Amino acid sequence: MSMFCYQCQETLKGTGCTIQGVCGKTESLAKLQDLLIYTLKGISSVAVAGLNAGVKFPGVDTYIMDGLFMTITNVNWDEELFVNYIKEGLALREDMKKKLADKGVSLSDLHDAATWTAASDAEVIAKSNAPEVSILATENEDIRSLRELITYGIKGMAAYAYHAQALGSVNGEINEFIIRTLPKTLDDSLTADDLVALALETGKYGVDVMALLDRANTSTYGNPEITEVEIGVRNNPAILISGHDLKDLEQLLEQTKGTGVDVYTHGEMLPAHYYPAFKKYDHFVGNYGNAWWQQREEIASFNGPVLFTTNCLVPPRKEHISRIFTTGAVAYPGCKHIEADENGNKDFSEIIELAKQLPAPTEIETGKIVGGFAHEQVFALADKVVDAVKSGAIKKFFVMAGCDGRMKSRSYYTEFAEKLPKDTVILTAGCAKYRYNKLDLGDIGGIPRVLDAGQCNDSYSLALIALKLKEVFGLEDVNDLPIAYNISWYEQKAVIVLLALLHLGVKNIHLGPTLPGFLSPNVAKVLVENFGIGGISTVEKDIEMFMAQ
Ligand code: SF4
Ligand code: SF3
Repeated sequence: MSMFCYQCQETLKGTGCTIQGVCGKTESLAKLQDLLIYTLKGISSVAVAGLNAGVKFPGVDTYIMDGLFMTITNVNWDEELFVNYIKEGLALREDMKKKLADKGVSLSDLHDAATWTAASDAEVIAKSNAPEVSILATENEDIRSLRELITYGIKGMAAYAYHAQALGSVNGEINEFIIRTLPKTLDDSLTADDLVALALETGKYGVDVMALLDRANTSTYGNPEITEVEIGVRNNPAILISGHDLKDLEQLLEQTKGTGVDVYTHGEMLPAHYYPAFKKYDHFVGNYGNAWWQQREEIASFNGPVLFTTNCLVPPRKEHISRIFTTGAVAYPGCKHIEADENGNKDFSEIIELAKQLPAPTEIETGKIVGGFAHEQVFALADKVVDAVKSGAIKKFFVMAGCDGRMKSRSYYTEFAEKLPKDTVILTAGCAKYRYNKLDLGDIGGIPRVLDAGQCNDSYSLALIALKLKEVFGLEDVNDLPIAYNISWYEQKAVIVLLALLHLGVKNIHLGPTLPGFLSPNVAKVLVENFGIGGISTVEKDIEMFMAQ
């Protein structure tokens, strides 16, 4: 049986990668990722029996969250690590069963996902090839579509919960929801209607997890404020840090203090510059480069070491492997992985020593970009914004949050931003911003026409801003606001952001550059009919359609 993966926007022909991933994932890696998800569902079903009987299993939440995160697109490429992680899970699961048996809790009707075993690496690999592990084991395409929609949403949720946990913030209800929901995606008694309801409930926890991470980030590092970020370089050796994990960044900045080594952000780490707590580091210079898919060229010209704290890590060029480091859920064979100690501390000294031996970054652009328009900063400007709307100076807001990607068709978003009427403002979050954050789109009475709230999880800020405007304007329905949603997606965090927006009652969201391949025609129809979800067409037609709304 060949691989089958359709979890990201790039999936082959919009239907599924079957021989190799467009992302570079091999068949064997794809199957191991499927087997890990299958195993996590089995472990969760045992954990649910424990939850129902009041038996707790410390460490299981974390094992499940980390495992989910590892299977997000462009996170973890290390097959050996997957084999070991799965074996660890099997041992954990058998311990859980023993503990339950000791307490007199009986486990009946367990699914194969909760009973399969492997005595060796070879047996793990053999199981990864078994048809029951594949996504295609669910024959009904609508049920499969809904099961995967929920599973991908949960992957995104787990990633956000992971970052919050790194800052000491845990919401037990979210973890419990994940554990109770995973086995439901194997439960044949659930109908399509049940699964639609579960997908919407997943969105509720999507809002909660983004709120959790927002509180963790802002209570630790302060509320983002308007910031100009340097995009040129200085002449010191430097480290590039990418991904979403602010705790990793904090530790790197502390450890590089006074070493003569500068730190630059890449991709989704750019919004770190907006947090007050990071402004005190003189060696925290600016942002280097663009969104994830341009990283190979940008790693080449950066010259120094690069630390990946989350996705997206694309398979690197051989000559760069020795200066690429990973941490957290990210890994790539041959790249040094930095583990945390039991207190969550990470030792980045090897990266710092390597940086000292390498040349300073080559400049690829100069200038500054502006961001930091998260909820508190926008609330501080609320009067100005409300006046601009009342006077007609701002006609419409366009939420253009989400992910960037390498597909040529994504030039749509640059053109869309350029061609939007001058009395509109773009609200953004996530790496989607790189398609237009360096354009000179001007401002409206001092309000920049692109307001960047932060990372993809900061789409939560955009939702809060919408809810605030609804309150200020005394509206009943968030859909009565002059806000249009033209969102670009790539990986599974975008799925949880989408489900969260649906939970908040946002309608008429347009998704591009293509609709998810995992939405079957019937499931897509449900989303169109109930939520007005749509795709994109041409820039001109879409602007006309949005402006007429
Ligand atoms: Fe294909 Fe995306 Fe899956 Fe990679 S993650 S194998 S590109 S669908
Ligand atoms: Fe980007 Fe990979 Fe999704 Fe967090 S970094 S938005 S794609």
